[in-house]
Amino acid sequence: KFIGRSCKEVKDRYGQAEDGLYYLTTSTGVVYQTFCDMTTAGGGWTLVASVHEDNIYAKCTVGDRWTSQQGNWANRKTFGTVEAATDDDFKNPGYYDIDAEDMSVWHVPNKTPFYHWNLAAIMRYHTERRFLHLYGGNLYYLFHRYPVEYNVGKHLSDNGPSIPIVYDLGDKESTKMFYGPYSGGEIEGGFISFRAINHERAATAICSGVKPKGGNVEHYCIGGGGFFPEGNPLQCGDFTGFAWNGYGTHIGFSTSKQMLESAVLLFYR
Ligand code: KO2
Ligand code: CA
Ligand code: CA
Repeated sequence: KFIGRSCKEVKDRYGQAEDGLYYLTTSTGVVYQTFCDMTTAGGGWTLVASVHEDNIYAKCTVGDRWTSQQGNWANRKTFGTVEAATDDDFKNPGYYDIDAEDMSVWHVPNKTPFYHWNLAAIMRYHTERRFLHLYGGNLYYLFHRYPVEYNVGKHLSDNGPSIPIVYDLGDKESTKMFYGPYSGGEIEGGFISFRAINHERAATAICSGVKPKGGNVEHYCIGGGGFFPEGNPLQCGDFTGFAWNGYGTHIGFSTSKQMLESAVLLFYR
């Protein structure tokens, strides 16, 4: 009925102002259903992916779709469904098809139904600098320029971009509190960062809410290249080394339980 190439197009063309599920189509006519955030900061945000940790103790197993040597960050493989985006990983054709400018990210507790995502979220933010233009218009192209693979460079000097964010829920300080106290010593809140490399030359995909200032990025960045030399395979998984010092303990490099048990929802506009 209100079909478009992105939630922004559906909003602009049909004046749809309600958050919820919509049908979208790609340039080649593939139709899919996803969630549109039509309200945050002007609305028109398309959910294109979710990164979900099904079991932090299972290291680079089938549930770790965002951490593999095949590199799902830079291909057109899709998986999951919008209704299960907080139950398992999700990636739809919008991820590679939409020509976007900005990103929005929601951390939503696992198993939350989509109609409660907004209210249940523990952190929400978006970019406003139209940075995706500089990297090809979406993450598919960005990660072609910055491959998420082992041994592509050195920590800090070969990381991808860090983009300033505007918070819709939370702030720089609350962001740091979700990550472990040791991580706090090497991150700055208020950014989203891409392709961060660790001390052992392993690559992670996204550091949500932060900019790395050190090389233990496996404790605050998600997704990866499928090979993490330190303690192999202990850091290999969608939420990498988030439970390095225990499950949700918020001790050492361990994140809070809230962070560990929330899916990371990625939107474009
Ligand atoms: C630790 O005790 C340890 O972890 C370090 C990791 C963290 O990513 O690189 C080193 O392996 C270190 O040798 C030691 O095992 O240090 C701030 C200290 C944490 O977990
Ligand atoms: Ca997963
Ligand atoms: Ca380390």
